[in-house]
Amino acid sequence: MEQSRIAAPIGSALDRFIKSRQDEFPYASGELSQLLRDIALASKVVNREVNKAGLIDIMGAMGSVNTTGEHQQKLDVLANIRFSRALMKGGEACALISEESESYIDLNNSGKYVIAIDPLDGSSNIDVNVSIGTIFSIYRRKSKTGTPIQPEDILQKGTEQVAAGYILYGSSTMLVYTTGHGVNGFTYDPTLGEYFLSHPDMKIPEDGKIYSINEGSYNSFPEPVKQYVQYCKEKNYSGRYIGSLVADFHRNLLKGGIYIYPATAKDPNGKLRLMYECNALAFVVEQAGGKASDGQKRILDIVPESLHQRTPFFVGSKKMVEKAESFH
Ligand code: AHM
Ligand code: MG
Repeated sequence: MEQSRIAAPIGSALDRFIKSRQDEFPYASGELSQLLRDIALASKVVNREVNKAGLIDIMGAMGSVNTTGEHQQKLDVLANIRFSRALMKGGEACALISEESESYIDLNNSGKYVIAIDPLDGSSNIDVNVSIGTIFSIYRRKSKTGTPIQPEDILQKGTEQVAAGYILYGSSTMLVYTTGHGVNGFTYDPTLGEYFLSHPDMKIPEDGKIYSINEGSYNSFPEPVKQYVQYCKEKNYSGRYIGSLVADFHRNLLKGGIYIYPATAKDPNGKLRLMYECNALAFVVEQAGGKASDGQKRILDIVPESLHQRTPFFVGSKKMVEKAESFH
């Protein structure tokens, strides 16, 4: 049984918090802590770019180029570069799976960890100044360090995650993560350039009254999903859909709710990707007392067959996910 521990005080800096929790890792050598710090650092750089997004056209209109004279790159490509560079430099990761790369990227054979990341999710929202996010999963490699990466290092089930989380670039920037010992949320103070603990030991309400789904595709939803949506309407639940997974997920985590991306005619396996979108949020939500499934099976138990595999996704308050499953 897990020993109860003294809660870290609100306002603790992320670095200090990570250090104080290092003994929670089964292999407490400091590398996983360093990885989390690398991700946090890269997210600060991405946050800076995201905040400047609206100014790019103005600068363009003024005929200015960025300091290195490069053409302005798309933000999701840029975010991918920032995170891969940070992870490459750190040396703790041996491979990187990213939404932005067809195949996985070999980083450092002596690294012990495999990272799956969606560097900037919801990027269609950038141009309209709506919240976007980064989603990450960390796995321990199965093969011996120093040897080439094997398929079993890459295609691991969600239950094998040693840490996972997300960064939400919203009205405030937040980093929320778990290492399997609860969920903690940190808010970024841009004036100090540091994340501070603002949401210790986060728990999702067991039930909720918010449902988040793109109802524009209603006609092509599977029958059980149509029935659940009807149920939500009968119950007078609030429909809230930003179309930015991290933002929708985060709101429901705080307030209680369910997010659904079901199979549709356009995307018969759903739209979202198991390895770098669903698994991380499933790990977080379970650690917060919620549930994540594909409508029938637990997300974390799905054995991935390919890097960019998609899955229907039902995630949020335990009772709401169970109710949605009951129509299947
Ligand atoms: P992306 O990875 O191309 O950004 O797509 C993922 C996004 C999610 O953030 C969001 O929940 C979903 O796609 C919205 O899709 P839709 O516009 O079909 O509702
Ligand atoms: Mg995405």
